[in-house]
Amino acid sequence: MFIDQVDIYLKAGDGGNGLVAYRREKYVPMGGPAGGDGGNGADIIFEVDEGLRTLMDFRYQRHFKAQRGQNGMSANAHGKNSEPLVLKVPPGTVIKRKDTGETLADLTQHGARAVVAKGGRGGRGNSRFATSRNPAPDFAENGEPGEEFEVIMELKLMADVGLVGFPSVGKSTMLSAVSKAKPKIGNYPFTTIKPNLGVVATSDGRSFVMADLPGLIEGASEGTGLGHQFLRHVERTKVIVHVIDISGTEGRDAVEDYRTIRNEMALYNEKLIQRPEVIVLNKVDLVSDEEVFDRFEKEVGVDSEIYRISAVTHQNLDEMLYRVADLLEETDAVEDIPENTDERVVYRHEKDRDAFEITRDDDGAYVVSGASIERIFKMTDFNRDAAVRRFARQMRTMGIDDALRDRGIEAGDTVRILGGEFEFVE
Ligand SMILES: Nc1nc2c(ncn2[C@@H]2O[C@H](COP(=O)(O)OP(=O)(O)OP(=O)(O)O)[C@@H](O)[C@H]2O)c(=O)[nH]1
Ligand SMILES: [Mg+2]
Repeated sequence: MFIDQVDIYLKAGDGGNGLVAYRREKYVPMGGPAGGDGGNGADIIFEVDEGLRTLMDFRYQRHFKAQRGQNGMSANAHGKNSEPLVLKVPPGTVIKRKDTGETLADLTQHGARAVVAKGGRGGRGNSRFATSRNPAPDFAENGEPGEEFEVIMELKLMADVGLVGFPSVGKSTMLSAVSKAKPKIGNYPFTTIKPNLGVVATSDGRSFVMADLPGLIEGASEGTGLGHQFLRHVERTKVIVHVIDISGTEGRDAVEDYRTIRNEMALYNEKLIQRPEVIVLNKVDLVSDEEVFDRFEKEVGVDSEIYRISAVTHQNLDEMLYRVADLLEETDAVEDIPENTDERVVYRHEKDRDAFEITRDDDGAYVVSGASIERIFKMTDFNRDAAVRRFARQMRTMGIDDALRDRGIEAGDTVRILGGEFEFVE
């Protein structure tokens, strides 16, 4: 239900090209082949970093291109492979291909990694094509293109921070002020009956998930009001923001409110009141007598972290959010939070890689498309006859020639693959 979702574009690195070169030896006009292989292009890897809570970073940068491999060099020197591009994601991130909807990775545990877009392999240099019949081949292979596609990243949100307090103190107003969430706001109690989640981004670039919870009243630990439902949600949050209506407009006493709610939390689960807590005195825009702050601070204790805020005018909101973000960084995972303990799952289906399709263009040309044949096309250096002959052989082995014949192709007809045009010869 509460899902953070971002689409991004990935392009893994192309492989480096293989080289055509020959050995230089004294008195030998042209030695044996000595063109090295290209290096492999960089993979794009996703890695879980438990310090991250949301996919916020991916909203700003949506294009990721990894480095290509280095080209092969003379004296059979291999081009350098490129280092993978590692993208850090929060635990619980699921990555799907946008075009097929296929799940590529489901990352849960800290440190779990998945290669999502594979870099292309380096093209082979001419020395690798030497045979007894052709000891000095004059062609090499281009690097394989890196995988390229769009993915959808999805994260099921778990609240890091819970807003607790009596009904009508301004919890929903607060959430709508600090996130894009649009909870219902009303000046009557129990406006909120189900928790709302929002992704909060602080102006210093941190982000976390905040939950606006149903209001709590005395007796909640025994089930009064929305009691248990509310408290169960609090149990899962790392940091508590306790919202108090300091204006007294609802005719309640701020200090008493604070104590009542702490008491209900303790009765439900002693651990709840040990969680780091920030106290927010809300509705300061309605306060004319500063004395109410002094009284609250004196009674509740100087050790508490107290912020004077207006969710309506946004006064002091940033300072409070910074502190909450600090507390989240300082706090370990809550042991009561049901951890998603699934083993890291990575799916990669390479289904029908060699499949191809033949269609006709308006001018009658036969158009061949398919992942494998297009990959082979890109790896062929069409300036070299021998490479072109090799390409023709590969087409034959894949069964493309036969398929073209079945479609009625005749010698002299045109075949198109990506940008290339060929004449069909028997
Ligand atoms: N003047 C002023 N009014 C506020 C402020 N924050 C909230 N309110 C008003 O207080 C009323 C209750 O706000 P909500 O945000 O719905 O309160 P809530 O804590 O979510 O209440 P429940 O969902 O019932 O638990 C609304 O009429 C808000 O407009 C504030 O900072 N200043
Ligand atoms: Mg509310």
